[in-house]
Amino acid sequence: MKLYRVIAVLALLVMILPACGAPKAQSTVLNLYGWSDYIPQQLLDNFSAKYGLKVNYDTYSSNEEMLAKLQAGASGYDVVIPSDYTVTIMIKQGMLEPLDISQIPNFSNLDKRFINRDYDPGNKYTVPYQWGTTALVYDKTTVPFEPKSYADLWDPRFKGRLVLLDDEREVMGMALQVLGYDRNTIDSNQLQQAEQKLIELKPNILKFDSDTPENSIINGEAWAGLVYNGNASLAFASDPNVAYICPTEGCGIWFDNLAIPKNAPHKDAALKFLDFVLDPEQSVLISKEFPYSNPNAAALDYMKTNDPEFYASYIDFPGTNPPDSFLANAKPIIDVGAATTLYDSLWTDFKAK
Ligand code: SPD
Repeated sequence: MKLYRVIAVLALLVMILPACGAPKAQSTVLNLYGWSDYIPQQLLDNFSAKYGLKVNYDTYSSNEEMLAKLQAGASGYDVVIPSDYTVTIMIKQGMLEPLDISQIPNFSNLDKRFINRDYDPGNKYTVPYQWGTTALVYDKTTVPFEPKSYADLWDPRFKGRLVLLDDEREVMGMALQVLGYDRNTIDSNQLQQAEQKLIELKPNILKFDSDTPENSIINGEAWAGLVYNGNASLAFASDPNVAYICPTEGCGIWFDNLAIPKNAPHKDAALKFLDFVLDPEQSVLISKEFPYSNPNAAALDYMKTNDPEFYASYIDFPGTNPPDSFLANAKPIIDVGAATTLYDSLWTDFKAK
């Protein structure tokens, strides 16, 4: 065959093959965008080793930071980890790829209590990652009195001794609850009162930290604070004098999820990752390094059999296994729609004061 004919045939094949459904090349990379201090490096290494994929891991410290970055046009991420109310927002704004759960066989490992939740009925877009509470932590040896409520944090004896999450919905929610309001209110007057209430708390605030607030408790700089359950678990693991309690106003409850952003470049790798994270052995790595609450029933069974000592500590501590005293009065954060911009601006104003 003459050379020009060979070239013509090859060119034709290049045009025809994709239309015939020729297999797409497998991805060699996974671009992950997740909360800081949340995914063990060992899990990522295991994933890379199993699938020959390189994992790039960028981190964020709040739902709002992640959302703002994606809304500003950051593309290229294959997996994100939004919390409940942020899933609602992302679904509404068409920011997530629908999932085919049949391609995630380890989905069946999940405890049924954590699937099919209000923010994603039928798990069309997300699979559960970890869940938890947001509540009060304190060191029994340093606090000048035993706090029982969020309102107690305003006591002047806590001057310069509180660590608070850098999380606008959690902290504004706390102030709203102290004022007797719904933590998801969209009433602008109530929200402005909440900002004023937080401004009154400023003298007591040592720092805002959503990444490793446990360190301030462990090193004694902070005596108490508002933290996620996993932070309290880590503080307790390092110092048994640390207590984690549900305040009288009721604690927060949240559910974090794995999701694939719309137009993710490596969807095949992302699906593999979602399934891999739900493997019981991998999932236990998460609980051991970042002891939040694990929604994976098979992982907890695996932990019980293979690491009974850690399992006992997981079951005993209210940070990992919240008792009824937490759950009976736990309040989730929900999407507040158009009021989100008011939350954002009041929070920014408060932080700048
Ligand atoms: N360091 C990881 C923390 C993840 C906590 N997500 C909870 C969000 C609650 N609004």
